[in-house]
Amino acid sequence: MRLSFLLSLTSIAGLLAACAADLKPAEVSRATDDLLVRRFDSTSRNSVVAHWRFQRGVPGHAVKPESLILDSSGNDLHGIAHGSPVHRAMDFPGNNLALRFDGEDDRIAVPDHEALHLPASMTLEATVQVERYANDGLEQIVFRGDSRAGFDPWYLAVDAQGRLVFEVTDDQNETSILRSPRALPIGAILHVAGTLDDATGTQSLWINAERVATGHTKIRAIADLSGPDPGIGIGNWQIAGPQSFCGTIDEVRISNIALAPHELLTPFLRPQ
Ligand SMILES: [Ca+2]
Ligand SMILES: [Ca+2]
Repeated sequence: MRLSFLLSLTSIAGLLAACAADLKPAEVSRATDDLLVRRFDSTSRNSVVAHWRFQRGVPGHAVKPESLILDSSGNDLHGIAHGSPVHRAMDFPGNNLALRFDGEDDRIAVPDHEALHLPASMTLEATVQVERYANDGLEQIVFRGDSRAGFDPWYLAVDAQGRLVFEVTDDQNETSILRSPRALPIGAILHVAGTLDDATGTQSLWINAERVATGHTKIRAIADLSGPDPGIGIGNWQIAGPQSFCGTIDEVRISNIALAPHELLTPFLRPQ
């Protein structure tokens, strides 16, 4: 990634941080949702199985305890907020709200669903702003699993060195892991994605729609989870755990195909 591009992202982050002191209540309209839908008609919308946009709320205000976090994919995979993550202003076309997770107990839990099994191809993507690297292990962006050790079908996370991590695990608990070669810069707003293409076995990791790591694997994600508490976590495991993300997460979208780079939900690079 070019240094100038990183610097521009950092300045955007600075601007947003400055904006945070002057927040106005946001009314997110149906028109905004419609705009986003129109913009992304060119992607294979039928392949999107979940899309948590965090667009309902007021900047600077915490999500109310046990509030519903809407999935706009049409599959109604709505989540529940725990630990009071706080809405935060964003300034991208069709997207003006994100959620800030405190790195302690903030998380979103989504019940497991067949649409999230992803036994063949997948794309996991989100917009993130990392405030710190994991103290130990990982900070989860989006995760599927149950309460057994291991057997986590897929996740996208940040490790203790600040690297983006995309792991897929099969029903033998064999894993295929990709890590970004460099740390995600603290404070930069970045689009991150992991893709697995079933036809070719190509697994890739993307930052702002640039491929930063790739490999080939025969590993495919576990479909049915047999352990207790199966589900999806955003900002941590699917249950309370030690892998709490500290920073902002937005536009978490899951697809059951490997999206091409131009189909990713990259806020900066998408043609208007
Ligand atoms: Ca949003
Ligand atoms: Ca909290």
